[in-house]
Amino acid sequence: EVRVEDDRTGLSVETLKRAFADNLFYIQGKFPQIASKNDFYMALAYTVRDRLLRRWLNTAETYSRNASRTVAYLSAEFLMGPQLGNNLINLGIYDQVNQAMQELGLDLRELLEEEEEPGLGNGGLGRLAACYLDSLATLEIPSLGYGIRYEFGIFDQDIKDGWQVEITDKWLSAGNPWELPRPEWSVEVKLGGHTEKRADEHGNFKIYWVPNQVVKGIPYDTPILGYKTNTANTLRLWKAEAVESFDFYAFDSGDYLGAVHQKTVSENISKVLYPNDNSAQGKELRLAQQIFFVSCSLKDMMRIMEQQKVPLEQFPEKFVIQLNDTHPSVAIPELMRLLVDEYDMPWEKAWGITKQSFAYTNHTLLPEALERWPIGLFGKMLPRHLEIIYEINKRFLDEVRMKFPDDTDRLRRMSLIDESGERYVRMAFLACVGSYSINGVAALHTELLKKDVLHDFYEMYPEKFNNKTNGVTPRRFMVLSNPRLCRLLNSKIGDEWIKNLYELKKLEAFVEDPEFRRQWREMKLEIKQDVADYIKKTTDIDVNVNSMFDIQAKRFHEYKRQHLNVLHIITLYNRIKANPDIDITPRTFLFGGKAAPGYYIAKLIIKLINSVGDIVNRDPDVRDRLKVVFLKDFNVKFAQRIYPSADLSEQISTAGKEASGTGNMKFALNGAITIGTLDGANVEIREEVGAENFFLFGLTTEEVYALKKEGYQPWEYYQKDPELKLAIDRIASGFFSHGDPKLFKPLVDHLLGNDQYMLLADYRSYIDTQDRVSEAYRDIDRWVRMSILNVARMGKFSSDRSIRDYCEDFWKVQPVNIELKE
Ligand code: 26Y
Repeated sequence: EVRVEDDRTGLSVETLKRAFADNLFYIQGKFPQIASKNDFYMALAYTVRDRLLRRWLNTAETYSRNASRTVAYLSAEFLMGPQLGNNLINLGIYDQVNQAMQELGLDLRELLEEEEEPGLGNGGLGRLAACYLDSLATLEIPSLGYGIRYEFGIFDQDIKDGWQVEITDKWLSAGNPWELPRPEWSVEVKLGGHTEKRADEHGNFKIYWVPNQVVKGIPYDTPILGYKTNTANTLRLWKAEAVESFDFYAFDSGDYLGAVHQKTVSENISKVLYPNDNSAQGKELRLAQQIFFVSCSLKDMMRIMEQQKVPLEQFPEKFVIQLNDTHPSVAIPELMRLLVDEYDMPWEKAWGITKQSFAYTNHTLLPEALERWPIGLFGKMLPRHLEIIYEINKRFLDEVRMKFPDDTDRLRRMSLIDESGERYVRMAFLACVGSYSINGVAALHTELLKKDVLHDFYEMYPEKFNNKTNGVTPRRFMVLSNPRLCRLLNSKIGDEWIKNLYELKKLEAFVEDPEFRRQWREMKLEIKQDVADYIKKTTDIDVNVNSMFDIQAKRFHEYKRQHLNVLHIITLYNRIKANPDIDITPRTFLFGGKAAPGYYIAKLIIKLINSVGDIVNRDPDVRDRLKVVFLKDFNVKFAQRIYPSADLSEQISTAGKEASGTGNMKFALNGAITIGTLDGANVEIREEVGAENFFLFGLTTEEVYALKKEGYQPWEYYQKDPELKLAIDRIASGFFSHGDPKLFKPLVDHLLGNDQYMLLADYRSYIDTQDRVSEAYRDIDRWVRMSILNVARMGKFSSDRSIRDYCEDFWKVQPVNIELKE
């Protein structure tokens, strides 16, 4: 019997080539001679998508038949990164496709470069959601990611004259081969207007919400394939469109322009991602985005239940809804509204269901990132939800009164409505009251939540609180991004570690093997050479691959203290200027990251880095021993390229400010050594890799609090430490700004004025620790040992471990095996 592989499912090189040619012809409508690189990319993407579809539909059919318990992960951001490479890895056909392309005279790496990534997130929180989807699928857990299909994701960053310039991200302009629109599952969402109390047909009084706007949500589905499993889950993103009937209504009344305007207003809702990270602004459109995707998602879940014939009372058995921070927390009053107003359920019963359905993850302690909505704005957009929140609050405060009698201050502190000045809805408190689980994202962060930001809620509901330390997916951030490391790992310990990251432990057995260490060192050098070539190509700066690659790549924010890193660079530069023959360890300082467009000081820090680089890189006294490079437009694609090249990972936030961090994990998993504070997950990374393989510096959280309390005086540190003084004076004098002392004055004033993030207090400890880092790097053998041990001991930080913890602790959801039928 001759068996020919199906063109849409076969995985052999021959079949892949045939399928590719077929898609180029029938989907792109091109033959090879006139096809563009994008045509080739698209043809390959469709070839891969066909193979995903089989798994996807088998998965959907199985879940539907079993009415499987499902995790609904609600997030305003999913920072997915490029899809092609990851799907090749997870399908297990990277090598076959590589060969197929080669035989067709194409370069897979070039095609991978073609992909415009969906940057539908700002940073850590959005990328975490993406890693969790990968792990959920890999662990075969039924799950749906729900979010917004922003037409414009996070802006592209350009650097002009050292300043950040924002450029619109047009990720959809060449088409998106990974998504399928599902217009038949569209839903309508109401906004604005007012409520009315009227009798229904039985004479019972009911509340009716009369909106002044209705928008349509159209779901766009992307398959999320697990690593070497048949499970393909779904990321369902909602696009906003105008509801036709509203247009017609306006047409009938002759208001043509009004109708067109209405359409624009509706479509605006999913137009653009808000580019702020860790700072809330209370914008009307942002609230519209939140209710829009949340309402669409809840109605979608109800549709699924109906289709699977699960009674509505069983909502908490069918779904667990994870709230990725408070951004989707209007889901709590929205579910109440649906149950009470639209399904006529009694309040108590609806509240029982709601409380059992939600779980809330907090991602921040920064006060400016805690969402609060002015009552006026909230009531104008969501009049019915505001009434529901008042009712939830009334009943909640009764509960507080019962547990803590005669404690009016506690009632004031815990109220869902902040009445200290202008009145606000406190979204974090709403999330706490409406959820059965509340978690932080690293051990320290969870402790601080309990002690500080959510202390009253911890006293009220101690059983709800738990920690789930973040993790990252080793598929994207090792297998895909660092093939050299993977080859070396596989040659020593096999490839089990890809699914069970604790297997990396086995590497420890080889740390004393000089040949292995030599291979490790050589591998790192090759990776650094690639990045050096890239830097040369994009910035024309020559970097020395034998110098230490010292990297800080993350969003720009004062609490992350990129400017502390700059103070170190200036200090080294000053030492050279004072003594040009000084023996210093050569370093290449690499920075990457975006600043929120309205965050002036963060943008000024970017300008400072570039200005310092301009001087340091050109000064002949430096003799190329220091290089400062700002790599523009840091995104997922770029992150994958850069993490593997790091020798040193900068994780230097003020203790108590970084909830977890996840870049810290990605660097260490690729063999970088961390210099860091006792903040977020750094604490746990240090615990795992060992104190001797981690460069610790700086104040602890307790010391930060204590120093604040006793009256921190940054000026005193400046006066007492001559190196610190000189570094700051050089900035202030205009040395790095063509003699203009005004340029960086706001930054200097922040530091010498109140120095909210205590750079000056941590400066000496940071510099001394950096000196130890430099010394350690000179003993390259010692460095390589540390690097190997870091990788060997990072098993805990797989997102598979995080997701297992969520499943076992409170999601209570089991894996479902998927069998592939033809
Ligand atoms: C309210 C709004 C403007 C807002 C938008 C985005 C607020 C916060 C954010 C994003 C927050 C964020 O990314 N937080 C990060 O979450 C990571 C994943 O848990 C943590 O590792 C990281 O420490 C934290 O800053």
